[in-house]
Amino acid sequence: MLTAYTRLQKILEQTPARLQAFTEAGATEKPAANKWSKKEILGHLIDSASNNHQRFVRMQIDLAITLPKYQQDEWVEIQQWQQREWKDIIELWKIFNQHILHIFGCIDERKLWNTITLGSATYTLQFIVDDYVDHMLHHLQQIFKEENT
Ligand code: NI
Repeated sequence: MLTAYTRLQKILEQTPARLQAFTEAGATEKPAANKWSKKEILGHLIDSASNNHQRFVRMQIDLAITLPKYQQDEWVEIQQWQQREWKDIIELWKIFNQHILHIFGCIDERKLWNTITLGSATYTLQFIVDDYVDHMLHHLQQIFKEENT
């Protein structure tokens, strides 16, 4: 079993209720003009799910692939996450990640050394899987950081 599987499973058990505790106004508020709101951060995590879903599947079909990196700021800006309801963003994030958890459970471990080249760097599937969960935790911490202040 991948460590990433149990880490993501725990996140999916614990996080949706905590996200739902924020109000629509609280989720939409931008801490500064150039900073993402909670809606935009969770939207960014959906963009991460969508881009990494491609990697998780394609890297099990071919030994070595190349894909473009995604321009994260442009992805967030173009999709105007601020106009979506908070509960719908949470639901999409949750459902998409439940499917990614399922994929993690099905990964053929012999394929974990298959590689992807993104820009000038090359990574294994094992790295991409672990990094996906690290990146998610980083942004969830950002969402919850002012919770107790
Ligand atoms: Ni990020």
